[in-house]
Amino acid sequence: MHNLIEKVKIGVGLVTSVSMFACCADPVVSNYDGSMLWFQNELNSSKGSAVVLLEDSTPTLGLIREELAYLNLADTVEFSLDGDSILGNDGYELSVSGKTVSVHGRTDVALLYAAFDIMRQQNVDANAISPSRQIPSYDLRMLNHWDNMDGTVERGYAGKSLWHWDEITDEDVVRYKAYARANASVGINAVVLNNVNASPEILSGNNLPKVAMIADILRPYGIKVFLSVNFSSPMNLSGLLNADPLNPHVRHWWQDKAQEIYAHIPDFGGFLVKANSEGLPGPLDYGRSHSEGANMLAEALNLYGGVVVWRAFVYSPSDADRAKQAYLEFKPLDGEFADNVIIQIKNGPIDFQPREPFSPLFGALHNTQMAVELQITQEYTGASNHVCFLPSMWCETMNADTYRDGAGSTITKLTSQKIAGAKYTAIAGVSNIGDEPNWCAHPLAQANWYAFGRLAWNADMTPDSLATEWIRLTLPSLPLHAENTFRDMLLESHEAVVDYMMPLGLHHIFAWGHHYGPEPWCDVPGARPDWMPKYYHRADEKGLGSDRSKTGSNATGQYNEPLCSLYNDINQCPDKYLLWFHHVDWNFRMKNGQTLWNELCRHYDKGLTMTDHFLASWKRIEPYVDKAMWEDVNNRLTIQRDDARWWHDGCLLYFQQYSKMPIPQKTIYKLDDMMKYHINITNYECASKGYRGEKM
Ligand code: GCV
Repeated sequence: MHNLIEKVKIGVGLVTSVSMFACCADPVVSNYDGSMLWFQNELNSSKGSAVVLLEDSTPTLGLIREELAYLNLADTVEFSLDGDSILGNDGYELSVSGKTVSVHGRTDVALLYAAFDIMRQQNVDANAISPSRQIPSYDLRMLNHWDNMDGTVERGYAGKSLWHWDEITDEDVVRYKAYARANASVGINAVVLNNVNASPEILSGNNLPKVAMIADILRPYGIKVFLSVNFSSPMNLSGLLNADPLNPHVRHWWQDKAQEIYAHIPDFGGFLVKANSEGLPGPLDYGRSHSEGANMLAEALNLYGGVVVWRAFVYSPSDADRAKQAYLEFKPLDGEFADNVIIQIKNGPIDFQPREPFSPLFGALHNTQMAVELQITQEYTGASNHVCFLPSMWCETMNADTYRDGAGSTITKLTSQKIAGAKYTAIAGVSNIGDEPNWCAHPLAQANWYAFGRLAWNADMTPDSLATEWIRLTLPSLPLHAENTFRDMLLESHEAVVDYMMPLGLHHIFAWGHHYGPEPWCDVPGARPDWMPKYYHRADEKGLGSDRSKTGSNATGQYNEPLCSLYNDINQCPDKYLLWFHHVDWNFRMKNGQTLWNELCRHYDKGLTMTDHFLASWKRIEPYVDKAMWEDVNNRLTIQRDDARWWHDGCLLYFQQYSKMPIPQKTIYKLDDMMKYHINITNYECASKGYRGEKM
């Protein structure tokens, strides 16, 4: 990074700089194909005339000129590589005086973030550029790709992987730059290229030069590359007899591998590790702990400034309630991890369900650097067929109070503060990006990618402000009333999904394998009980829900007071978590006076009704939206409505066998028929194209 504070006038009007998206688009034709993401303005804008003053000596600074090519609201933008130390590497300060905007930041990447901010402000709030001082909430704002080396994407619904390990073509390079630019524009600065179910092959001598090529492309955009690693790599790649973290040969192997990686990629970010989870190898295979495993890798990377992001997504097949297991394994290790280890914890204790209470592990670790892992890809929220604006769910988690250090110990606060000695704070999102032209398949799923980055930059943003920004950037010509309709639809979408899939704390009643449709009846002989819906819903003649109170698994005991008592008391427990924590009598009186059964029916009905409402809202904004986009979304909303009906009827008819009470509203399917079908959705052919697949 540069220390220059000299300012050099480099050009007027910037007419020679053309953004990578704009160069391919005819500025007069709308031509929507979704590939422009939230840079839609550039299709129809002419170049601005701002004078940009900056030191043009790094590739990153060169990008700033391209970004500001369309700026109309300032006569002069003056960039200086300076600023106070509190700004850190990525923070910046914008001030406005008359028609001059001054930008201060200590690195070229910080100035690039400022340039994106200026462009965003111009397009979101067409009237002015406001002064601001921005310091990101997290140091590492990470995308986790679950991309396999054969080009498939685990839980990916937007085509195949962006990364081509056989050969990286010129076309790929253009795409990777566009990807990097999109990430940088929302502040994402770290990407894990491959699946946490990692192939050891990623670390082979053949692949590292390709990783380095990708890192070279992403670097000017301020993005560091990380890799997911398989704990048994020393055995698979070099024939070592074991991968025991206390074996000196194993330790040397990782140290040599680190040296090799950094020879290719001097700013390599580090490793992401899924160990002893879902059949993957790990230190527990050798009687060692997670901390012994993580610290061995941390030692190998430390010399080069790399970090180990170690996942807490573990649930060994034991008698303990699955919801308790991450806490049981990791709490005893608090304080034992090296300074360059971050423990990455999924937002909820089970697995990215449409709604979960937060993972109690956040409130239990005091001396361990924690990161929250969110899922952007819609594994459990309708794949690429359902609109589900996820910030509503993410903010619920981030704002949740763990009471770890008394009231106000929100997850945002605990994860965005550095514990003593720690190198970085971090937040991660599992990517929803694939090789579909529009990146995310569902045009509205782009909003989740956008919002993840913005939230990682500023954890105080709200779903409302995130939605507003994204809409204005993506559909710049919407009149205010249409914008309001659209924003309402996004903001209501997550609750609707919860209502028609799993209201009142129900969870994991998905079909086996693909996690798309409902199968509360699913029973696969020989499968792990905790992969079966019945393990979670526990429907019987008496009632519904998992007893995790003191009389059951006592998962409530993992929460700090007052939450422990609140969740434990069936009469106090918030409705949205009731069936998560309690097995509830069908006739139990809910807080609104309804019986559980009637309230359950009401929620399913409400969710289903909302999907009709979304179709009506989308119809209202048809005149203002590009035809191709409108039709694509309309098609997917129609599938969503039909799926919501499938969820509504399947779940209520199934539970009715136990409640033996009437369903107040109409159902159209018959349970016996539904139980004969298994919705056949495959990641690539169906979900990407907005197709639900055949019922078999
Ligand atoms: C990458 C869930 C998903 C798996 C995923 C796993 C994880 O179990 O269904 O596909 O594997 O979470 O987060 O590791």
